Amino acid sequence: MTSSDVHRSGFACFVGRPNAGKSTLTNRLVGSKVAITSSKPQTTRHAIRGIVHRPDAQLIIVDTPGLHRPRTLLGRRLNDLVYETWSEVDVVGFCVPADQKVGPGDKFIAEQLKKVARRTPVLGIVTKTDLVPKEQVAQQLLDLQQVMDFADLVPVSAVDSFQVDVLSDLLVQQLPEGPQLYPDGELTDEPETTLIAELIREAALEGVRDELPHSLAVTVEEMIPREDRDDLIDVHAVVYVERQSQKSIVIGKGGERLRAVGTQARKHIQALLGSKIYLDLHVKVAKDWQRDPRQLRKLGF
Ligand SMILES: Nc1nc2c(ncn2[C@@H]2O[C@H](COP(=O)(O)OP(=O)(O)OP(=O)(O)O)[C@@H](O)[C@H]2O)c(=O)[nH]1
Ligand SMILES: [Mg+2]
Repeated sequence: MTSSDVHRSGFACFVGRPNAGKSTLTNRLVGSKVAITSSKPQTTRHAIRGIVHRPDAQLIIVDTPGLHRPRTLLGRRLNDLVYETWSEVDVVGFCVPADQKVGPGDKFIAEQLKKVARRTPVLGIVTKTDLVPKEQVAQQLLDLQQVMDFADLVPVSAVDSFQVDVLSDLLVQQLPEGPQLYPDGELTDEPETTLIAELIREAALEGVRDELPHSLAVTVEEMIPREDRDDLIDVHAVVYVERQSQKSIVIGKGGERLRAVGTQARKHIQALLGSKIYLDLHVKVAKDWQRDPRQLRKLGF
């Protein structure tokens, strides 16, 4: 058998500080938007699986929340989720952005990773290389190399696709031989309602600041085809905030902001479903949900 006959399959996960570019890179490798992204830290809140189909391999990328110093119960739950994921994958990609110094947050992650690195290879990935000059990328690779031993080091940019194929190859090399695990064309195993809720949250994240991004949660309550039409789906969703004052901000003057969020989200949801939708958005206060175990459970954490 030649090496080209070998089919590999398995799991990789991306870890790194919030905002390192993990989800954007996941989407780029999958070739489709399976994870939402934003300039706000701690955007990702689930372990999202994106599936890369290649002739020689099937690579499942598990995009995880950014590791950070937790300040709420939600934060602790997210960090735990990341640690759990490490034990289930064949290779870990540690993402560090090119435009920020390798800092205490990265060193902390490296210390944690060393514990799994005995069993699981870790690739060092310098992300967002389009933001800095070449020399700075080179320096960043050197700095990253200081924090732990990597199976490989690679600079990439998800924005201009620089070296994304190289990264795909490096990840695949670490996978065991195995059959296809997901059917052709399946890009994620996230349920449709979760993807929709995430697209709404992504739209709601835009333009809000301070603590508000963290306070947002979205659930899809109902999705029903309109009775007398076969080309329209009614989607009922709730945007949760933690305080009354936040509710006013999200709704905006005369409902202006919420309408803009709805318009933006609807575009993405229609593209996802390939169908027209009517999006009914409500804003509700779930007081301090990030710290409340009962409410966290209700919201799926
Ligand atoms: N210029 C540039 N920006 C990028 C690149 N990758 C990601 N970004 C931007 O960086 C920000 C964070 O990206 P995300 O992919 O959401 O980061 P993340 O690591 O998933 O963040 P969390 O989910 O919060 O942990 C977004 O504004 C992206 O558009 C890149 O290759 N180049
Ligand atoms: Mg993310």
